[in-house]
Amino acid sequence: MKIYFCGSIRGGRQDVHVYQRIVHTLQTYGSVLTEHVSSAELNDSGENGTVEGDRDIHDRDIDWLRQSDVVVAEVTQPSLGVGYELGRGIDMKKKILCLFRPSSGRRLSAMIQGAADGEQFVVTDYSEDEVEKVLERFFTSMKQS
Ligand code: 6K6
Repeated sequence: MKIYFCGSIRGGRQDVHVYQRIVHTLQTYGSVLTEHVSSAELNDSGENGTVEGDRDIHDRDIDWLRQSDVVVAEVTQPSLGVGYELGRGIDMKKKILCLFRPSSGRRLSAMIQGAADGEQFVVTDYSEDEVEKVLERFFTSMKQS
């Protein structure tokens, strides 16, 4: 299974340790096309020493999004790029799971919360220590449908 993981880069890297935990768990379910999003070396300029331009990043990511079987997004840290990927993913009719931590004190955008339909586009509140359980529940229900 090809998994597209979304997490904030230029929106802020405060949650990178959570992204690492999510990606580590996702790798037990399939191949994560966007493992770099969880890289601790990547700063909030989205730079890691490579010379890729923004258009190349965009075009490659959209290509990976198209190839993916499922999209998992950590949406606690607001990110324009993640919101964009989710909108494109909905248009491509991808199965999408958004993970949000209420303990952050933030409120999730109405455009993400309000897009939830419980089937194609699932939004789940969770706490960091529940990541593995929440993902297990999601992938088990995906196999059954
Ligand atoms: C090269 C190697 C690692 O990172 C880079 C350069 N930057 C990006 N590479 C890949 N995907 C990116 C990069 N910048 C943003 N994205 C995509 O947008 C990711 O898939 C994230 O889910 C999302 C983050 O958007 P912003 O607006 O927070 O940057």
